[in-house]
Amino acid sequence: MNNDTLQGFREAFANAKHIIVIAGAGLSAASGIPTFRDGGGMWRSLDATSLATPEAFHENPSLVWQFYHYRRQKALQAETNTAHKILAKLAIPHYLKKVAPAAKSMHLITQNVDRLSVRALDDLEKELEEQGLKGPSYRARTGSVVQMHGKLFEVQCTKCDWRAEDFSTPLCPALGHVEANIQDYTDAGSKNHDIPISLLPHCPECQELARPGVVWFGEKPYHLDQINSLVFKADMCLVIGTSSTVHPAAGYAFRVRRRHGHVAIFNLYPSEKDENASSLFRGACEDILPQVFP
Ligand code: BV8
Ligand code: ZN
Repeated sequence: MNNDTLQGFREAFANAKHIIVIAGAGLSAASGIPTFRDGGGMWRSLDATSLATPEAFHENPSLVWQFYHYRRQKALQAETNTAHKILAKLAIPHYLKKVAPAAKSMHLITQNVDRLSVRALDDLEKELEEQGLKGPSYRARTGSVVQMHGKLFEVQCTKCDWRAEDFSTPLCPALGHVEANIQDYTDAGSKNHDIPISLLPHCPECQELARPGVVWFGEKPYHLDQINSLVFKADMCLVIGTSSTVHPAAGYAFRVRRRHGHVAIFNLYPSEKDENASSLFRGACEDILPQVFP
């Protein structure tokens, strides 16, 4: 790692007041969650836009539910990795103050729906409590982790406003009979195990078809007002493990940079928005972050 980059970043971080992290699938790659667009991305063969849209669900709810069943399985089997844990520490005021004494706020805005960042923070807070470290310095501020693309473990109704968190798997017996490895769907439509709609998850309130609690393409991401004010205030923006191809998240770093904030990009490969970087860290975030935040 280039020492000047590291030095420059550390100085900027030490003076940062409002810190945001924009996270993408690369943050969870080391936890075994396939990313979407690089390497053997699970969406390379499955073509994201042919599955993660309301239209795809309307046309073939059986296939889309199988895709999300696979994603839920992967996320349930996953463990949080070093990168998740380091970001969780930055959300705890006691730790943040050590590396950013001037910091007034820190928010992790994640595009991921795997809940691993939430789990890492929950685990850390529990650990601190067990050590008898209580009080506001040892707890993240409410709303520190913003899951803008929804939650894989939420199920919601397609008709009424019912929604609930559900970690059970399979969500319904029919999904349990689907072969685990959906990754070999070369043509998303061909290997369909046509599960009759009646056997897919349904709303317990109105008995209509239920859907995964995630934001599909063309749908409005969650917490946009909160995120826009965080982006406006931010003077430090870490961009970690994202190809910066999905909007509106892809535009946040540029907005911070345009207002003379510091943008640090952490990515294994070059990304479309590397030119926004004040500091560019090339490598796996689970390897780089422990060096940057020892
Ligand atoms: C909306 C949930 C409007 C579902 C997802 C402007 C311009 C162009 C297009 C648009 C635009 N505005 C809106 C659009 C349309 C669309 C869009 O952006 N399309 C793109 C593809 C062209 N956006 C939308 O539809 C959004 N909605 O804007 O609504 C609106 C506003 C108001 C009112 C009504 C409507 C909604 C988008 C949300 C879609 N849902 N996820 C699910 O997960 O199943 S997006 C999906 O992609 C995931 O959330 C994922 O996180 C996200 C982004 O991908 P990445 O996270 O970046 O992952 P990727 O694989 O691409 O990259 C991984 C990166 O990690 C790589 O760079 C790799 O190098 C790196 N990496 C790998 N390993 C590591 C690593 N880095 C470090 N360490 C490692 N170990
Ligand atoms: Zn309902």
